[in-house]
Amino acid sequence: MHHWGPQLLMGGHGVIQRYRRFLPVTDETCIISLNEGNTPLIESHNLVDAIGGGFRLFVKYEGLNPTASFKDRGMTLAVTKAVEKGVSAIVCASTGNTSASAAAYAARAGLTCVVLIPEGKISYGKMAQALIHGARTIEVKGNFDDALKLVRELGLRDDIEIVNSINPFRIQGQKTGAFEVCDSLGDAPDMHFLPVGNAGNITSYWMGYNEYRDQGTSSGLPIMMGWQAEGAAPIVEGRVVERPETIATAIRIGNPASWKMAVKASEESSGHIGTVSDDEILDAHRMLARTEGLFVEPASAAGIAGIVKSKARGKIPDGSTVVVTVTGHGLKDPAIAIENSNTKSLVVESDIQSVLDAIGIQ
Ligand code: AN7
Repeated sequence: MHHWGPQLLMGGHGVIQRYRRFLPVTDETCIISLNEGNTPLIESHNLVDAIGGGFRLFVKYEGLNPTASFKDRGMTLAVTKAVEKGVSAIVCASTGNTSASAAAYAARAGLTCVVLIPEGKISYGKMAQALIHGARTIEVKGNFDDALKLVRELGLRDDIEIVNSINPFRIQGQKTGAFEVCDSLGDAPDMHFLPVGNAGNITSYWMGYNEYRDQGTSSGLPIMMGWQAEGAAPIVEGRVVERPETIATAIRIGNPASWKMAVKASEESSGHIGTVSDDEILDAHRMLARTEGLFVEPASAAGIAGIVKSKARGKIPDGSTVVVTVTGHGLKDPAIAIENSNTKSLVVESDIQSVLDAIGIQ
C-alpha cells in the first residue's frame, strides 16, 4: 500500500531516503530531492580489452543524475539542511556543475540561488542550466578560485548558505556514491579511479567506503586513484596553481578546498593522485564513447585516462576489480564532443544515389 505523504512527495526516492541512517536527517526533516542517485554501474569489457585486459572495470555513470552530474548527491542534502535552517538563499562558486545542481535544487525548494562562475569558462550546457532554473548568474572576471574566495565572504552573512563542498553536508551526501558501488558489487572494489578538481568527491568516496567497512557492510577498502589535469594539478605539484588551464573546464581549479582530505584519502588507501594531459583526456573521452557507448564530459574522462596510464605502467594488478566514477554527462559540453569526434557529418542532395555515394556503397 502506498502512502503518498508530504515527505515522500517532496523527498521522492533519492539518496537521503535510501541512506538516511547514514545521514544527518530526522523523521521531521523535509527532504528536497529530485530522485538523484541510483545511477548505473556498468561493466565495460570493451574498454578493458582495448587497453590490454587483465582486470574487471565498472563505470559509475553519474551523468544520469537529475542535473546530469554527481553533484546532485551532495546538493540534495545541502539544500535540505539550508531549508531546515531557514535561510532564504544559497550561493556557490562553480566551474558549472555545482551551479547547475544548486540552481535546480533551489528552484525545487523555492530558494533564491546565486552562482558565481569564471567568465567565459563554463560549458554551454551548464550555463543553460543555471539560467533556465532562474539562478542569479554572475560571471566573475577571474577563475574558480577567485569566485570561491568571494563566496566565502558572502557566506559570512546569516541569510545566505554556501553550498560549495566546504559545506560539510555536500560531502556527506556525496558519500552515497561509495555506498551504491558497494551495494551493487556486494563489496568494495580493489581500486577506485576518479577525477579531482576541488577534491570533494575523492574525500566523499573515501568517507563512504570507510563507513561501510566500519559497520561491516563491506569487508575492505579500495585504493583511491585521483586524477588532475596537467595544467591544473596543485595537489600533485604541492603548490597553489595561480593560473590553472585545461580543456576540462570542470576541473580547472588551482587551490582545491578539500586538498588535505584528498591527500589523506590517497595516503591512507596506499593510492595515488596523478596527472593526465589534455590530449590523454580527449583520447579517453573519445575511447569511452566509441568502445562502450558512454558519453561523458571531458573532466569525467580524466579518470578513464588515469586507468589507461596506470595500466600502461603496470599499476593495475591482474584480476583486480576496478571502479571509475564518470562524473558528468557528455551533453554538458557538446562543442568539445563535436571537435573531439574526429569525424564530420556529410551534406548531400536529397536523392538515394547521393546518400549511397556518401556512405561509400554501391
Ligand atoms: C564533471 O562544479 O568543482 O574534485 O564547481 O564538474 O569533487 O571538485 C566541479 C567538479 C569532476 C571534480 N568532474 O570533482 C564545480 C566543480 C566533474 C566536475 C569534478 C567536477 P571535485
